[in-house]
Amino acid sequence: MSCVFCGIVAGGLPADVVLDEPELLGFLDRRPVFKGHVLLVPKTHVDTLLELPVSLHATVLEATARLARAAVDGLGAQGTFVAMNNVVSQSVPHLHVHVVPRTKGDGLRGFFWPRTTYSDAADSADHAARLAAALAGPPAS
Ligand code: DGP
Repeated sequence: MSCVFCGIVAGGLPADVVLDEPELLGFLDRRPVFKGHVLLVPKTHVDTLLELPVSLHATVLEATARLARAAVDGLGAQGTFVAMNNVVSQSVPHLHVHVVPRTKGDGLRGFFWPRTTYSDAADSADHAARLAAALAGPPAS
């Protein structure tokens, strides 16, 4: 099986499973940012968020919120960092939500969030207009 997360979903590869539901599997990341770092995946393979059926959007977000709650209630985290790489910086091309337990002073500081600035108001307005135009296009299936 070429997709490692499909292998975990199928049970052919080992993982520490924390959530197993009809459409989703949550398991520990083998290289956690912090202990308790969970990856949530749809059992049916899609590469990225752009291919996730709209019918699963709420299901994924709802389970993500429950995992974030579990990090607080079960591990004593103060909060979480929730993230998803799509194509760029995505090392496993099977959609996965990272749910990382966070606590103030844990040492994680803007680890991949270099910030930039808009050159002027026209520059920011141009970016906003291009995004708004794309959003006004035909809806996803
Ligand atoms: P990303 O870089 O956003 O695609 O994150 C992929 C994550 O998947 C990365 O943090 C390491 C984790 N990972 C890769 N292979 C395996 C595996 O076989 N088992 C588990 N549990 N995690 C894996």
